[in-house]
Amino acid sequence: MRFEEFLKTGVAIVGGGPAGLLLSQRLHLEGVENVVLECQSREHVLSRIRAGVLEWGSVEVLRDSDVGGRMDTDGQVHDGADIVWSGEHRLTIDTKKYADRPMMAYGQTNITEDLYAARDAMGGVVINEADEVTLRDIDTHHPSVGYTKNGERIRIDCEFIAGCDGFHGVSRQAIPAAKRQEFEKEYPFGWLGILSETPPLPDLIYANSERGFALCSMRNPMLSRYYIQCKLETKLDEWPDDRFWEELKLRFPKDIADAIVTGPSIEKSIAPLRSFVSEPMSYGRLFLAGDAAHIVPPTGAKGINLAISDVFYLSRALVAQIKRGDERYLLSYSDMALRRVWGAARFSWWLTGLLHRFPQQVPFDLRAQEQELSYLASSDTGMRSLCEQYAGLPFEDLG
Ligand code: RFL
Ligand code: PHB
Repeated sequence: MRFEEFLKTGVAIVGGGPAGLLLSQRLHLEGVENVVLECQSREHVLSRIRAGVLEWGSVEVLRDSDVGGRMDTDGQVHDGADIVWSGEHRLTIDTKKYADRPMMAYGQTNITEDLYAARDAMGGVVINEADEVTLRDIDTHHPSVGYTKNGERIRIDCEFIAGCDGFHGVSRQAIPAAKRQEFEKEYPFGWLGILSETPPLPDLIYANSERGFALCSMRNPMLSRYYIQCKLETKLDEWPDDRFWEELKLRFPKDIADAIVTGPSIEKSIAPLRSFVSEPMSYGRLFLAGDAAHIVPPTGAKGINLAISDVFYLSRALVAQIKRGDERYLLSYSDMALRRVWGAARFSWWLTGLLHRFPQQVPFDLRAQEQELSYLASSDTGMRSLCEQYAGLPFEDLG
């Protein structure tokens, strides 16, 4: 290995997923120098199929970051989503009516592509396949990150480090264990998801059925995304396409099942469901954003939206500090971000409990689920609360 080489930047961003790339883009637009270190290849990052639903607040942040062009032409604006239960009942989470804002169906894969394209067009520095990333001196005024690329060890001196490296990244672990508190809940099931080049249903529909949860979602007019609740020990090879379609249809009322257009899957994966929050979201000169600090079960479609709101807060705070010497936003970043995170974490946990079948459920629990859904369907107050949270809580400013 050669001697260490040195680089210098304002903000070293660890992780080139949606959070890291969006932060890089927003800082660059404000003239704040930054470098992104991503351990995977660009192809790998772009092959991930994940989130699909954006809150309107996220749509506005992406537009404001000059990456909203394709989203505005290809994304599908929706008034919300539907929930069906007991094989016959149906309610509409009408966010347009009850929260005054629609939702946007636009895939995370596309968002990441748009962000990479924007970074390239502006000459942003994104270093892919950066191995052995380490964070040093984060509790001093001179932090740095080290990484290995092509056998060379490189150190980047910086003013601040943004930890955007997801749940399995190294940034959160750089905060001493005694200085953080982790809140975690694992659920006794996962989601088996497929992507197929078939026309989706016009609406996003969640189902609570006696066979378990299911969801019909979409990416574009010829790309559909479907999920079914599955046992944690489920293996992909036990689920050929025919079995998946049959099971999916059994979880929806007949009219919806009949409308589902089936076809070969082009992707199939299993994701376990987990809730996780690590507090605080900053330590010294390290600031965490996105999945590096928190994970929510996908039921509320909040994961990517939280990554975007964290980045909104963090970019505003770093710009205020670096360009104007105003430290107030940075000092309140963790508390402000965590308030929104806990709002979404609680909502995702609640909606997961309402829509899934749990191994220990007794008939009383099932009646309580049905009753809660019936109550929501019949109460303006209930619908307002559900829609306000599904549509996404507002962003805060300093008081
Ligand atoms: P990401 O997307 O995990 O990106 C983190 C990046 O950091 C890199 N990395 C490192 N880089 C350098 N050094 C290291 N040591 C590193 N360790 C990791 C990784 O390679 C990666 O590129 O986190 P980010 O940017 O915070 O974005 C968050 C979203 O990706 C996430 O919240 C959502 O995808 C969650 N999620 C969903 N959210 C929704 O809102 N709706 C959904 O339908 C939905 N479905 C999902 C999901 C997450 C899934 N996962 C994590 C398996 C479905 C799945 C399967
Ligand atoms: C998706 O389209 O992948 C999706 C939509 C809504 C959710 C979760 C996932 O709640």
